[in-house]
Amino acid sequence: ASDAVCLGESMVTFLPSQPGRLADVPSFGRGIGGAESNVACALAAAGHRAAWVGRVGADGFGDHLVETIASYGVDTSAVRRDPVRPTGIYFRTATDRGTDTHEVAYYRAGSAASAMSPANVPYEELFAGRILHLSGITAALSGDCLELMRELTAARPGRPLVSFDVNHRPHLWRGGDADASVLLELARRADLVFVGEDEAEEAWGIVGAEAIRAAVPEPSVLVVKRGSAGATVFASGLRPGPRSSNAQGAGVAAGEAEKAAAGAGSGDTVTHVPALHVDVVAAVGAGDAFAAGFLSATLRGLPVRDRARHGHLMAAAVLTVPGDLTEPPARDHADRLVALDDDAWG
Ligand code: KDG
Repeated sequence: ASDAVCLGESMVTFLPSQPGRLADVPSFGRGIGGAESNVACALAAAGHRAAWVGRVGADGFGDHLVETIASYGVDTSAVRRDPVRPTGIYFRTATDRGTDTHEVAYYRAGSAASAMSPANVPYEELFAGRILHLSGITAALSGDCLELMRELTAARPGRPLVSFDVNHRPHLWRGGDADASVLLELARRADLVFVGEDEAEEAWGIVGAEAIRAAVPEPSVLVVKRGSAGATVFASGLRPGPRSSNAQGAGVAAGEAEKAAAGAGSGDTVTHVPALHVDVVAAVGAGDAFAAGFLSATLRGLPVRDRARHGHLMAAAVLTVPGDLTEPPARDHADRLVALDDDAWG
């Protein structure tokens, strides 16, 4: 069984050979992208058993994705191949300052992943881990994908801890039937939520960490990412409510399980955790790396502050490379950095 199962669309990414407008870039280098598979790869690199579940075309790009993600040590055995629809791809441009992304062109409408639905995903594998990690990108891919997200975040006995990264991608919501307000609905059904302060404002018009918590009170852990200012983590005991199934998820972290057992459900602890300051090469993938670090520390039952510090460390590693992924620091090294005193983290 896996520690964490991540579901979502992964794509072949084309990175520009030189800065400039998409119209002017003469050639592109191939990479891979996909928020949830990024999380799976980073978790595997950090020593966890991680699985990625997705749907790719029966084409060479699908082979490339599955082979590359598997090469990180991620279990890809539950990935489905669509006989007709292609693997999604996207192109990025870079600004003159280097490889900082400023334009993204998706070619993913009608992709294999957009055909994921409650009728064609492997439920047994999806619910087999201690954590099921999802993101708001999937909800934007198609009506079927949105239904799937509702299904996977529904209360059910024995469901794993459901982790949800809001991942608002404004391009993907244009022209669809739904809008980004469904991300609020999905966040409220999860157990652990990651959201950027900026994306909450952009997607929902909600300003500030406290107001976000007021709008998303249900998850036992809400992480509001505030860019270089760090993260604010709201953590509560398990709240009474329709979700009958938190017990297993709570077992992921000893602290949460204790609170649940004590029935100490009321009130949040609020922890502000400053980020590391690094020279950013490219921001893409940093949110996924943060989620992976936080989830890794959650799986290890570490305290809230250290979960966020592990998130910041993994994000710093990705912020300083052009692509979505990089080798994270080894676990004992990461633990030593996380244990440095507040001055070092100030
Ligand atoms: O989080 C990084 C992702 O944005 C990137 O890998 C592509 O999944 C992607 C998306 O849909 O934007």
